[in-house]
Amino acid sequence: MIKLFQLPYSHYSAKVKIALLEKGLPYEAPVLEAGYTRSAEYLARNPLGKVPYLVDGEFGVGESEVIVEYLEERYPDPPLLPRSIEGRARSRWLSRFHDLYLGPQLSTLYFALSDGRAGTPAFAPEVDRFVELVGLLESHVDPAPYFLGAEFTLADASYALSYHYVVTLGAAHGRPLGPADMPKLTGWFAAVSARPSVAKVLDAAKVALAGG
Ligand SMILES: N[C@@H](CCC(=O)N[C@@H](CS)C(=O)NCC(=O)O)C(=O)O
Repeated sequence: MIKLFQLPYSHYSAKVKIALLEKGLPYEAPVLEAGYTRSAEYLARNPLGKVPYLVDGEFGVGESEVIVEYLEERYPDPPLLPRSIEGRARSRWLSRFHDLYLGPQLSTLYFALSDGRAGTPAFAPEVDRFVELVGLLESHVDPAPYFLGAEFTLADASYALSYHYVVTLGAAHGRPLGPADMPKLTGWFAAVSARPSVAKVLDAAKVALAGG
């Protein structure tokens, strides 16, 4: 069976779990002890010490986008990328925007809440950058109802948990973003969160974030 090293509150792990559920692929996700990603055992698998990391038989690979692209090629049915070359490129662009820009900025805001930087003048540019990135995303999507149209794709999986962080972290840093700020993303999330795969992963993340 597929084994996924993950953390329940990780937005990158959420992307992979949603893809696995959408494809109907059973997987096990061991509960990782605190600090396990820094252990010699784990670093031997994944030298970056990051989750997610997927093991499928003898094969293992890290980086959420690489994992979901692997799943797409290994288990193509149902597809999670559009048929057209342009659509596939667009889905990948959105996933890159998430993984390289918005996702890391969300992590920065998340950790600032516990390390004393939140609310300091020095941290204000990071919050500004967060608001800017959400605005860029809002202005570059046209959901109908999913990012690429009628079919749910990897681009949608990428942002499902991150949308929750946009709302909660914006509020926690004194810059709440709601439907008036991001009407298209709000409508998109209503469609995405109605999917059982997304609901299941988000529910587990919220339990973990609440300390459950
Ligand atoms: N680009 C990576 C980012 C992975 C990442 O940053 N994961 C975080 C959790 S959200 C992590 O493993 N943190 C634990 C650590 O750094 O020790 C991906 O897309 O998989």
